[in-house]
Amino acid sequence: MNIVKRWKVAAAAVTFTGLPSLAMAAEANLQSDDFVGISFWLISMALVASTVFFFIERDRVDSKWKTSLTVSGLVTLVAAVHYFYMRDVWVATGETPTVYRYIDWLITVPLLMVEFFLILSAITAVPARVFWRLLIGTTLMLVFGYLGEAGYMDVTAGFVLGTAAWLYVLYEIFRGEAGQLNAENASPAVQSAFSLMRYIVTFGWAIYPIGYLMGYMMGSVDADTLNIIYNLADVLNKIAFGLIIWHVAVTESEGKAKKK
Ligand SMILES: *C/C=C(C)/C=C/C=C(C)/C=C/C1=C(C)CCCC1(C)C
Repeated sequence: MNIVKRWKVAAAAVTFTGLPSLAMAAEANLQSDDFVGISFWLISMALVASTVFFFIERDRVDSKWKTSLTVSGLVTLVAAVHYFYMRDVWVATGETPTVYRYIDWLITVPLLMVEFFLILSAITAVPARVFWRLLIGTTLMLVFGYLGEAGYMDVTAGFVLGTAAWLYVLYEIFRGEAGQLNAENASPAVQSAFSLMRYIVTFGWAIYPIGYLMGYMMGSVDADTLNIIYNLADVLNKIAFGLIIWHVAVTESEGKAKKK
């Protein structure tokens, strides 16, 4: 991509993410003591900046890593747009924007799973069934969580079934075919990125079911705390996750350039 095209992509990303909030901004103003609202603002901006960063850095890496960076940028782009809406709902009403969160997750979580598939595909041939297992597992996790959280299903049943689906995904990336492919074929840089990504899916992702458990089942955290926790979790699971992939892509691409 030449420099003009690159900047066009970046400008388009910023414009698209900025539009929805302009439409709603007039309705309510952020108060200086609304820390949840402030966290929504900070993170929405961090997501826009990350999007531009991933799209521009795509130029720096070998072709086999480019799709990974595109997907990282799409994750933060989709999340940024949802954050603009969630932020406005929160600032205007003080209510938890559950529907927007789940719509965001429904798109970004499968994309994060695509990242596992792509990082493995950059080093070896990966059967399509690995991709489908990760995709179906995460989709079921979210569908059950939503049914429970939105009241279409018993809260506990939604939690148990959603957690079972998540545990299945963890099994697949640690012990299943995806985990084995990585152990057999990857360079040290890819292996360490893959293992960091796995820890994020274990510990970073655990924040959401813990929030659900404490917020909906035990009633021990209020909406403010729950939203701050989810917002911080998104920084780790979307931006930091993307940076890990960016780092391995740059390391592998520049390492090879030096050898030539
Ligand atoms: C960027 C957003 C991410 C990575 C969201 C991840 C969400 C989860 C890992 C949610 C998990 C849940 C369960 C494991 C049980 C049911 C309730 C959920 C949906 C909160």
